[in-house]
Amino acid sequence: ATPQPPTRGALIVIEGLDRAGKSTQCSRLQQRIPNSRIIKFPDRSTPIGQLINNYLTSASSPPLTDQAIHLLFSANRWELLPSLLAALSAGETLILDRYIYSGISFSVAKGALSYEYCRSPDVGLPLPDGIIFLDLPPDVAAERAGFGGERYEKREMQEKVREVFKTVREREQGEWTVVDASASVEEVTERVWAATEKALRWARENELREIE
Ligand code: ADP
Ligand code: FDM
Ligand code: MG
Repeated sequence: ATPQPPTRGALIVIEGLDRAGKSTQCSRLQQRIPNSRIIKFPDRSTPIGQLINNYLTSASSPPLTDQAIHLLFSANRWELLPSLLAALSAGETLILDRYIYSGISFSVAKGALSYEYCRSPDVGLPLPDGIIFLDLPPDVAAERAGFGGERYEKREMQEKVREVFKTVREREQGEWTVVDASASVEEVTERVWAATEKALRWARENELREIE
């Protein structure tokens, strides 16, 4: 038989509000999927990521404009794109902790930028094989450990982001699964896993597409 090229890896996205359990579920998924890696957006370790970190921790003075920070979040994805594509073609599955959907939701929620403006810089990035949204009311999230003082970690902002995320789920292509994130860690993992198995199957049978 002729040797086959390796099957591409899957691109799986975990989205949700702050403290919905994204990082917890990403690491539990990573343990279940052989040859997989977590990529967290923003990736604060790059030069662009450091500008983003300064903004989120209010260390940039004067603060960046809404447009400038929005484009930096997108640029942070574009700067990692070559390594993401290389990993996927080598057969590695990528689990993304946030992606363009956080990008759209947080920036639109601030009130000054349009939906179309916010999604446009991400057009052309790879379309995920599955997008799992961990849904949690902000007041439940507020009771969880890990509250920080970062720029968007305010009750009113979180409520707005949750609303915009509903529009994002209606408008953005891709296979969306909403999981009630108020269940136990184990129960959430089982639901996340069911959606992930579908995404892994999809990725075995379909080429990677781009966000249009
Ligand atoms: P995120 O990455 O979305 O901000 P984390 O995974 O860091 O969220 O979780 C936030 C906090 O909530 C952590 O203290 C974590 O241990 C806890 N946590 C995560 N999932 C659950 C759950 N299903 N039920 C209760 N607490 C949870
Ligand atoms: N965030 C994240 C954005 O505003 N745009 C983006 O494109 C991304 C990926 O950055 F408040 C926001 C969401 C959150 C903050 O995220 C930092 P982490 O997961 O807490 O590091
Ligand atoms: Mg996290």
